[in-house]
Amino acid sequence: MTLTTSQLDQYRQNGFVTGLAAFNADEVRDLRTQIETLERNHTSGSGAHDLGQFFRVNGQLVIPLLARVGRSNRILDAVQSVLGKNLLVWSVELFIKEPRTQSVVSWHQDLTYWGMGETDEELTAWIALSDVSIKAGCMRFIPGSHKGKIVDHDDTFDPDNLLSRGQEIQGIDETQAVHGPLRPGEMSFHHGRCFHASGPNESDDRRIGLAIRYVTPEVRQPALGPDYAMLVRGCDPVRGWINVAGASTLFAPDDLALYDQVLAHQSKALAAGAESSVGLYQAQGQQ
Ligand SMILES: O=C(O)CCC(=O)C(=O)O
Repeated sequence: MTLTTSQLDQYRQNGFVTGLAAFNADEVRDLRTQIETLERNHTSGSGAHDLGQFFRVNGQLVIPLLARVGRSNRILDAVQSVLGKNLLVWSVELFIKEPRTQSVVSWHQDLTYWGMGETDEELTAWIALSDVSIKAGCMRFIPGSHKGKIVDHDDTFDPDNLLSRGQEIQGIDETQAVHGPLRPGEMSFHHGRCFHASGPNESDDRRIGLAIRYVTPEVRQPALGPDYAMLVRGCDPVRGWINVAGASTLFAPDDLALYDQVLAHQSKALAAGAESSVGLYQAQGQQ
């Protein structure tokens, strides 16, 4: 599935596009079942981390299912329409809001703490594994906000905020916000400088989103030095990334060691300026 000209225009003009097809009804049901089976059987995770930590960031390194989704051809065809033929996955993450909970995501730009500067060579594919309606707390976006620079964020450390430091852009004109509801199996793309947020889940079902951060070989992490990413399409001719394979066995010892190595490396950028040590997002279940 490639993006139509109109979808590509929407992404370029607005910094996001919604309603893209990623998985059919059977596929998305199966994916959700696999995620929920992991939750049932492996809550305590493995090694030093519980499952919430692995769901929070870099799950592709230790959970084969998440590595496989990142390599899914239908998603890659669509991402290729925007970023070109050489693609790497930087991180696969889950955003789960339990039914009738106050979990929110404050207005933010993704690139603020990723150490990649203001690059246009990345995007997030966010896939709905449940009905992500307005009531369920779908994402909202400010159209065109990606055309500006990275702006200041205040740390709020709000416990209901899924962002690890509750980082928030102040003074957003909410009247400009556009909701991006998604049916199960649909996905949206958003640019890392696009302002986005989401409200609480007031529905009776869980709200489950799977976010895949795609980058190109050209992206650099000047503050960190070479970072880790999984080559999923084409090649990395400039070898700017340390290429990792992605998990093929659940919680393999070597993968768990790599996970810690990657987390230690990336934490330098993710926690920059924060008062305490933080990851990117709150562990699920801390709402
Ligand atoms: O799931 C959400 O509500 C927010 C997700 C998000 O901020 C992201 O994928 O960058």
